[in-house]
Amino acid sequence: MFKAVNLEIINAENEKIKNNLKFDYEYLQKKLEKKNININEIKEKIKNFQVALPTWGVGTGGTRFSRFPGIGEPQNIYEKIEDCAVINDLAGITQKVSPHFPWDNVNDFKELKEFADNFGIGFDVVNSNTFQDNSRDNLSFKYGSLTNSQQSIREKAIQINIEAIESGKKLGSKGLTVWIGDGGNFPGQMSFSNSLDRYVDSMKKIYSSLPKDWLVYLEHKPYEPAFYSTVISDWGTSYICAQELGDQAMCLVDLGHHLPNTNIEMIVSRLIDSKKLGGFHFNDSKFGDDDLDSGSINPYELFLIFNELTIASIKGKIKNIAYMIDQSHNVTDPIESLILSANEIVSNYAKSLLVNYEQLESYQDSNDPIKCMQILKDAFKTDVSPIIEQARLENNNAIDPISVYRSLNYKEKKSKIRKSSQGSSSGIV
Ligand code: PSV
Ligand code: MN
Repeated sequence: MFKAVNLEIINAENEKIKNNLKFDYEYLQKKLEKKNININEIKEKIKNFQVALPTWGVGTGGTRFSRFPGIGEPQNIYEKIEDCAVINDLAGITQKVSPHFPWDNVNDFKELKEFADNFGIGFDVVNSNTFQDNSRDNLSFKYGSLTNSQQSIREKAIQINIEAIESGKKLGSKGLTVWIGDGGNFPGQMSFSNSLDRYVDSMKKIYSSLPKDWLVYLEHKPYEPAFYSTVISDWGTSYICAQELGDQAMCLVDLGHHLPNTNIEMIVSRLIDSKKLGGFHFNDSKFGDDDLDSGSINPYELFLIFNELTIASIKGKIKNIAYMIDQSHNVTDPIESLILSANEIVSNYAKSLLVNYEQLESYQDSNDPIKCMQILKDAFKTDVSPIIEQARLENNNAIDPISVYRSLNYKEKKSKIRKSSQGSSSGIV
């Protein structure tokens, strides 16, 4: 196995700041001890945390107006994996990638798997794409895919999903995420009822192709590309469909797929209690499905989501939730955005581990909203970076991944080898 980033470089940089970290870690250890919190136990959980990287996220994204590619961009799945390996070597906790078919065009799966294995990179949940078919065979997805009124088009969309499962099997994946853009732009354009029936019908066919140890994740979204009605628009619809399909069907929560001010953490709790929470697409947003970097706009919301997850896992209600990032990096180097996003996600997980849930519940039961809020705010305000950095140090990753990354001039070097791209379809949805 080889490293995308030379371990000696990481070690040399860590050496320079190791003592400062030791000081900060011991200081935090003492502070947490006063609250009966064992910092080392938290650190061990952080060392084992994982969030998958989206292959489409390492290319520069764009909007419907333009795309401004950066230098040295990855041009194919191999180069995308190389970039993901850089992130994983520096930041850790991102050992798997989530591919998107057919955006990720693969000729030889065996070769690809070996290539990824060599970098210590595995394959997480695979994603099917039935939202931008531009073929000229009269089977386009312009008016929908799995819910299209034409059976032949539905069959084509089903087949794409089955092929995604087959591809995932060759790569060692254990799940499929299905997001469809199907919906209508005008009142009356489609029957709400018939289109949902057709969705369930199509999904049943996909479901029957799932290996027994796989899960299918249904991803909802309120609007875009359809601007009047979307077939799988919310968690309720997603839940109904997952229920109808069976135990291997779960709901996936993409943080950007909710209308403004929606209480996402409460949706998370509801899905947990109905045993249908399967996974996440992490990102952040201000207005709509902005796909901004995780925790860049509303880190407290991210913390409150982990708060629900941590309490549910303490109570034994969940295990093996699939964590994935789904972002579009339009103005930053995607590698830097993904490093910081993974850091933000794991930090908010760490903060949720500081909450004393027994105390919180007793204040809830005695109707003391101020104390309840204080407990959560205290955890959220704690600077957990020494824990995250110490975990990285012990995992052979960089204490300060961004500064090591910048010292590598990675993209500049890659720009001499990789073909420059003017346009790419990835990352615009
Ligand atoms: C749709 O907006 C979505 O969130 C789905 O997960 C897609 O697979 C992804 O974005 C593509 O960028
Ligand atoms: Mn998503």
